[in-house]
Amino acid sequence: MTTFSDIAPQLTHQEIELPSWAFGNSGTRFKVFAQAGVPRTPEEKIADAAKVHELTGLAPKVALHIPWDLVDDFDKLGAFAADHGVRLGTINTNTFQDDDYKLGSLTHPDAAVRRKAIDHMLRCVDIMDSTGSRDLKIWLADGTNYPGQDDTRSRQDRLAESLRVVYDRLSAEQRLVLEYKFFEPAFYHTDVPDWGTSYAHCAALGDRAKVCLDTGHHAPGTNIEFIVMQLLRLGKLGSFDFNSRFYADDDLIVGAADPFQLFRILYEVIRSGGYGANSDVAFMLDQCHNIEEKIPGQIRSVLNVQEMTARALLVDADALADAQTSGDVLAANQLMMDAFYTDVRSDLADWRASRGLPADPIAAYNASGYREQITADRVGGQQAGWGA
Ligand code: PSV
Ligand code: MN
Ligand code: MN
Repeated sequence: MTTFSDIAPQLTHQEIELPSWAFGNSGTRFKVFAQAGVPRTPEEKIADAAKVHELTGLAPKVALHIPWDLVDDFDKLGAFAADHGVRLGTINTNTFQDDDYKLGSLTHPDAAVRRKAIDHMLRCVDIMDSTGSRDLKIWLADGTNYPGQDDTRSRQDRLAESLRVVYDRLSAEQRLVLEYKFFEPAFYHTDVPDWGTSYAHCAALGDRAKVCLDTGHHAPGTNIEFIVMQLLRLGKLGSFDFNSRFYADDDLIVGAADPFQLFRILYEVIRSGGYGANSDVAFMLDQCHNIEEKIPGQIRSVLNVQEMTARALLVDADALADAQTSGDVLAANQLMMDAFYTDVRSDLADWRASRGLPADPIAAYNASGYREQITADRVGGQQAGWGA
């Protein structure tokens, strides 16, 4: 039987990247609820993310979204992050907020709009050169609302051509990660709707193009862990955007809606070599905290990922292989369920304390005085970018 002390050393490998936009005000198309003390600048978002890392030891990187986090001097922003004990991570492109992008960006029928979107992405790669970021993450809002609105085949061809220009600009250490989403904001078709389409483009581009799997971007009932396994098997899983969904792209706290699904996903990641010192799979959160507090919301999120990672590591791989080989269906399933039902929370609290971290990071945040300080210091906090 695998015990917590057997797996504890593997927990030190965990790094979860926080999205800068999780710290800004956010909401739905109905209402954005402002909160006291939210960041007004990219620096303040980084400071909040650094607080999450300080209290959990799990989140050493902050992902930026351009232009939401545009600054004049990215070298300076990187130095600011380093002073706060974190690094700048994935650069997320934004080709969905300008009027020009109404009919698409990289797939737009007008070459001038495609060029504008490509130029934005090339600018993002310039920023990566300054920040030392490895990954350029591309999520496209491109698609159509009505059958016949545009020629879907031509849009795929334009997408391939546009991506090629961006990919060819990357340096040898940089990667392009292409995120898929089955609908929204386009409702009839999306130009990168599924892992197969993302995979097809990434395979054509080259080794440094990989798929980004956002857990909220699938139809209900999709076996996401199977997709994880397949992409890892093909060497094409680049990164995760973790969040929870009850209905659509809800962007709720990861592990809140379906902890068992998160466990199953992390089991496949571990089983296929996507976790650990030698893995290049990026674990990111892509969440918005519309009504709950943001910093504790991010703390809860990274702890949820850690908790399900620990449980997934507890699966007794040898016993499982034996049960699978001998066709013992019930024993094999029992081994998964035994690990899933193991309560690791007090072991994790002890593990944190043994590493000089607070046993209860949310209680430590509540006692830290940081909330009171940012509430007093920051007036007129910035919106994350949604619902503007
Ligand atoms: C929109 O669906 C989205 O949530 C995508 O998941 C991106 O990763 C994110 O926005 C930031 O652009
Ligand atoms: Mn995402
Ligand atoms: Mn999304």
